[in-house]
Amino acid sequence: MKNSKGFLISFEGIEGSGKTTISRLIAETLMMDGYEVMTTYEPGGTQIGHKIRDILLSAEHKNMSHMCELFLYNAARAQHLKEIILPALQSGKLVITDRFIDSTVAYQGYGRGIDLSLIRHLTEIVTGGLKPHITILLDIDIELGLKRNRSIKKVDRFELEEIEFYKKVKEGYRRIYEDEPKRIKIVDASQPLEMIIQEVRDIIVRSIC
Ligand code: Z5A
Repeated sequence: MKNSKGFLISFEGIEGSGKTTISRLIAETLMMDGYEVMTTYEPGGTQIGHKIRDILLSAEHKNMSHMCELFLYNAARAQHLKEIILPALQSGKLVITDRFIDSTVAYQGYGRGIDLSLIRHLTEIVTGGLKPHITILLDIDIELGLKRNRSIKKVDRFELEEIEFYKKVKEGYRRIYEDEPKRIKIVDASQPLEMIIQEVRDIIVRSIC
């Protein structure tokens, strides 16, 4: 078994960019390479987190305030870190999470317009400064991402947003990349899956060494 000495990888991107599919396939590939891998996701990953996820994504909660949304994502993350991410990192696992801290900056910060310094301060409190070692940002055209999700008939509170919201989120991700180009690796998510998996695997293996 190869030792990754506790390595945290996050997958980020707008809806339909393939985070769930690719993080699952890449975990399988890395396990076949001999790494001890754990996959998880946000919001969720724990029993408490899953209940918070239901509240956050329910299409019935259209009137949720932006501050309520921000704190719920962070509450779910606090539990996720304590129960899942930190113990797995401490035991030397390679942890792959489908969304993490950059989602909050992109969606609640750039998308909803909440002050970025407030979000960063809250993130620091919740994570104690832990950041992913690398973040794979799956870049896709907004229309193509939404089309992929429509084809699987996905409807939640975010799917009810106007296109303008997604443009702000996508622009947010670009700014996050500009702020931390070493940590964030952009991958073209419109490519065929096999090519994406190959590219992402190469990035990860190079980063672990
Ligand atoms: N959110 C937030 O606002 N703040 C935060 O701090 C956090 C999250 C942590 C979580 O929803 C929502 O919470 C999310 C952000 C917000 N907003 N929305 N919507 P979620 O977990 O239910 O959904 P998601 O994270 O946005 O993921 P998604 O919409 O389910 O998409 P995805 O995971 O990126 O894609 P996928 O499910 O892997 O793929 C979608 C379809 O495309 C599927 O049929 C695949 O087979 C297909 N696919 C994927 N890749 C390809 C390629 N390369 N070619 C062809 N077809 C493909």
